Amino acid sequence: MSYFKGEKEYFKGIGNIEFEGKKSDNPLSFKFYDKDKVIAGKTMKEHLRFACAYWHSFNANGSDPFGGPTMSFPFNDADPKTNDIQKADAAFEFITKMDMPYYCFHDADVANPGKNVDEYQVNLHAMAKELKKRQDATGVKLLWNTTNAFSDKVFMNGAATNPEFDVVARAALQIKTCIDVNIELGGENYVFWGGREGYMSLLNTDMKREREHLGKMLIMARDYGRKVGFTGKFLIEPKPMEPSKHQYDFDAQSSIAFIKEYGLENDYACNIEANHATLAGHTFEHDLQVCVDNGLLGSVDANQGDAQNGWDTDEFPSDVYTATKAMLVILKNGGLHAGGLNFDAKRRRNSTDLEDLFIAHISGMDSFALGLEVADKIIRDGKIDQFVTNRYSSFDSGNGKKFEEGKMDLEGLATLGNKDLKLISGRQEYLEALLNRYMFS
Ligand code: XLS
Ligand code: CA
Ligand code: CA
Repeated sequence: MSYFKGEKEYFKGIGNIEFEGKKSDNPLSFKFYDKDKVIAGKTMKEHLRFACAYWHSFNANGSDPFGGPTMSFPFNDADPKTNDIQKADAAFEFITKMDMPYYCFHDADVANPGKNVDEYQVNLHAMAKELKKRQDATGVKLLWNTTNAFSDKVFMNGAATNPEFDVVARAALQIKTCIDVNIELGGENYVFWGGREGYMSLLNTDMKREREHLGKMLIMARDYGRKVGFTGKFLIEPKPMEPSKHQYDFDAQSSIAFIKEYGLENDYACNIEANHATLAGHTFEHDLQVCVDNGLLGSVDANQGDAQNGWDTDEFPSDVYTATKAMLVILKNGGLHAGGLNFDAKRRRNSTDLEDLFIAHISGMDSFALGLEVADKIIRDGKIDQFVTNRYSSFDSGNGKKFEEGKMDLEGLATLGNKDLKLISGRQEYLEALLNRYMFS
C-alpha cells in the first residue's frame, strides 16, 4: 500500500515500513511483524488489529511536570485550523507508512477547541469531515474515539461525577458531539476513560451520588448512541488513580461490577490498558483474563509501565513475556473481535528524532507479533492447558462435579471432609521453565 500524501510530506526520507526479518539491521523495518503471515488461520494483521493513538503520536511533545517540550513537529502551525489540518495529513502519512489499520483519538487531539462550546462543535465537525476524507482515501479505520473531559479546567472536580449540574451538562454536550462524530467516521467502539471521575478527598465527596451520576451518564450515552445508529460497543477504560487520587473505574473487576450494577453488560465492555492494570497492582494479563471470564473484553491499550516507579509512564511495549501472556489470553478469547491493540504509548522525552516515532511503533508491533507466535505455539503444544485441566480434574466427575453443579449443601460437603489429604504441587517453576522453552526454541 502506498502512503497517504497530503499537501506536504512530513516524515521525509522515511518510506513504507516493510518486513525484513530478524537478520535485518535496518531499524526502520519489521523484524517479526510479517503482516500476511498466517497463524492459527488468520494473518498477523487480522489478529493484532493495531491502532495508532493520535494524542501520544501527534500531540505529546515531551513536556512533563518538570520541563517544557523537547519535540518539534514539522506539521505544527501557529494558526490552529492550519495546525489541525496539517496534523491530520501527518497522522495519515504516518499511519499508512506504518500500514496500521486503525487509529484512535480524543476530540481535543484532532480539533482546536475554539473560544466557546459553539466553536468547539463547529471545529470538531469540520475536522471529522477532514478525517473522513483521509479515511476514505486510505482505508484506515477508526477503532474508537473518546471525549477529553479531563484536561480543561472546568472538569477539575470531575465530568459526569462533578458536584455541579452545569458541568455534568457540559460533559454531556461533549459526549454527544463525540458520539455523532463516531457515527460519521464509522467508529467501531466508543471509549469512556474517567480520569477525573473519582475524588481527591472523601471530606468533600458524596461518593454514592457521584457513582450514581456516572451510571446515569453511561445509560444516557447508550440510549442516545443506539437511537442515532451507533452499533458498536461502548468501552469503559479502567484506571485506579492519576490524575484523581481514586478513580471509580479502578480496575477490570470493579468496572465490570459497575457495568453490571447499571445493567449495561449488553452495550458496554472494557478497554484494558496494560499500564493501568499494573498501576492497580495487577498484571496486564490478569485484567484481560477478568474481562474474558465475564465476556467483556472490548479492546486493548497496548503499552507498558516501569517496574520500579509504578506510574502511568505509557511506554511502548517491548516486554515479550508480557505480550505473550496477553496474547495467550486474547487467543483463547477467540481473538480481539471488534477491539484492537491501540498503542497508548509515547516516546520517551529524550527520544527526540522523528524517526524515533517510527522505531517505537515498530518495536511495539514486533513485540506483539512475537507474543502472538509464542502464544500460538503454547496453545498448539497444549502442555500448559493440559496441566491446568488436570489440576481441576477432581471436579470433573463424582462429588466434585456435584459440588460444581450446585447439587450439594454445606452439611453434605462437610461429611466428605475427613479424608487423608495429599499435597499436590502447583509446579510453577516447571511451567515457567516450559514458557522459556516456547520463548526461545
Ligand atoms: C490515560 C488514558 C487515556 C485514555 C483515553 O491515562 O490512558 O489516554 O486511553 O482517554
Ligand atoms: Ca495510560
Ligand atoms: Ca489508555
